Amino acid sequence: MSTLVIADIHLQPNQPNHPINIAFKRFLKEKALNAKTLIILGDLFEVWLGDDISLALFESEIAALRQLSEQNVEILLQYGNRDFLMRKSFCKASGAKLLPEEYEIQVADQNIIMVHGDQLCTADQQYQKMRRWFRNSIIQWIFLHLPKSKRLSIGNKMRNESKQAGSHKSGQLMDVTKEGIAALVQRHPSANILVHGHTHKPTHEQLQVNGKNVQRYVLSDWRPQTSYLSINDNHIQVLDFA
Ligand SMILES: [Mn+2]
Repeated sequence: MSTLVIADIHLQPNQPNHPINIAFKRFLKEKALNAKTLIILGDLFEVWLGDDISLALFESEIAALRQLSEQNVEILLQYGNRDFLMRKSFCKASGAKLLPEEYEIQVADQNIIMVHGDQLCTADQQYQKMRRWFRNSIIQWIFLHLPKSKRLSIGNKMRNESKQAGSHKSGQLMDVTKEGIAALVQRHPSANILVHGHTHKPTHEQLQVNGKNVQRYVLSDWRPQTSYLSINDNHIQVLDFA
């Protein structure tokens, strides 16, 4: 039985027939159904404005997750930089369990550390400052208590602004840094494999981090390459879901 890992699907709200939303639902039925565990490393949803709004906007995708969890596939999910306001109602409706920001698992003799990846982009200080602000529990509480119409308009505004910010920031500024990776690996001394998403630059490489060999896998965002990671007893593979 395998563990499958995906990230950055960016499901589109209120668009059950969007090609990405359809591909995701097919992936659950055709691939994840045969797995023991499905791990989603953040940004499954394009945006999440609170369970009271977004559960209805992703109704068919939540139902598909629920169906999978009812077939005894464990669903584990990390927050991304666009979807970090899922709460108990989301977990209840989908059957998914929320993971900590840094999730370490051991498979055979490998220690794998998994993160969304935005916390590794330490060169972009403006972004990191904003991230700390949005992850503050008081700020989140206030946001979640705003009227629905207000949250929907803030969500639209943020999406437009992040598109614009992304278009004039350099690719390097928005990528992970050596320092970010080194600090993470230092916090997880036994980890020898790092898996993350966020940058939408799929790769598999060998790194020297703090004098030790670390393999780094970056997951794709399914645009267009629909790859995922499959972890078995003792081997890790990047597979493509066409
Ligand atoms: Mn992201």
